[in-house]
Amino acid sequence: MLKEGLEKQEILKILDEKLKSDYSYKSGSILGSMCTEPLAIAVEVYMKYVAKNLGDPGLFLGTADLEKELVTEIGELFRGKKIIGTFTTGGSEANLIAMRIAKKLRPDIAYPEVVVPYSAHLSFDKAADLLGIKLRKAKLHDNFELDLDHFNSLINNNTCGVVGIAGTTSLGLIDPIEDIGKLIEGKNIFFHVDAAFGGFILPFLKELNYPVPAWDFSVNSVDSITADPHKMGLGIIPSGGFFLRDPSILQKTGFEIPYLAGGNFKHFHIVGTRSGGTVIAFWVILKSLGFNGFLEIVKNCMDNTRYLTQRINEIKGVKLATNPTINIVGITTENKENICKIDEELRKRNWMIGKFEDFNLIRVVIMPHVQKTHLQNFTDDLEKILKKLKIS
Ligand code: 0PR
Repeated sequence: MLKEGLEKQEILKILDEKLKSDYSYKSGSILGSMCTEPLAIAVEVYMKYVAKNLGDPGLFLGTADLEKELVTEIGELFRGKKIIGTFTTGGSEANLIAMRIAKKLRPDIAYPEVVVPYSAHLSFDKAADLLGIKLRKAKLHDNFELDLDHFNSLINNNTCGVVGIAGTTSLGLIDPIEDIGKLIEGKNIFFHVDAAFGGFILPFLKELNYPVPAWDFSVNSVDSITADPHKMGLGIIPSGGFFLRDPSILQKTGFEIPYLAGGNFKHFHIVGTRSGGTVIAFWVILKSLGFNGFLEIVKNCMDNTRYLTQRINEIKGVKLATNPTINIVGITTENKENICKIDEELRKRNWMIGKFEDFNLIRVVIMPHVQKTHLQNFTDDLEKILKKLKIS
């Protein structure tokens, strides 16, 4: 540590130099991330309220009320009534909260199990590890859709929870949430939907007349939903969201902290101190964009998704892993050539995409920062690479 502090200008100069190797959303090279540049007004407001701590809501009563208001509003967007919930550090924490609830609600099960699709995000493996839950992974069909029969075969007397995904990490697919609901009817099994990515795109896609199967609280058996502001919500990193239908579950399973200013309140959080600024910023995003503002952003992402889809269909040597449902495009090789070589070459040219080796695909996420010109340059480079590797 320095003995004497430096001048601001000098610090900022050093910092600029040190952060030079970071990629930026604006450059277009970040094509595989589910995060994006937050809305400008959210950044401004976040900076103003950066010291708000919702870990001690008794000190920040206004912020705590605002969080409740926001949860109710999002609950309605997800077609629920009087939904409760809370904002988290991201989808991983929200999924961990859901898995913990599933286990807590079934103290009668000595060796609890949760059934998830094979395509479930790694956060479920982490949660299972931390909570001592056995994760049972249901197979996918060749077209990457969930094998519902296999899912059903994994449900047994030890099952305390099941998970469906609305917007899978690899391909953006929506699991058959209604069908999963039917499998657990009358069985006292907690049903969580991971819409970490899909949550802030699916309500708008539906309005734009894209085919969107029921995935939210309109499905009676859905107990909780993860949906993250820091993905398609254009929120500040880190901000995730956990939404829950039955408020009595908070009383039954919440943690208590008896010594804080706000008195004894129950909460689900794994963390203690947590940002109020990110929550305030998301409240501002909803007020600033409104439903129609989101519609416009989503429409633009989907137009660009269509453009990329068309280009991939034209390029020899690669093909779509599946027809995109949302703004995620999976690209695989036509003749089962290993995708890793292509990914490596793309990275050399500064295209930062996602790679899913088990599915032999690369993933492009068409976030709001991705522009058509980026996709033009990307596909031009992809064509050159395929020629060089003699794949086309
Ligand atoms: N559920 C789903 C369906 C997800 O896709 C993710 C994250 C999570 C939960 C966990 O969310 P947090 O990362 O907020 O805890 N999926 C992204 C992914 O694996 C995470 C990510 C985001 C990775 C931005 C890279 C990146 O640049 O792609």
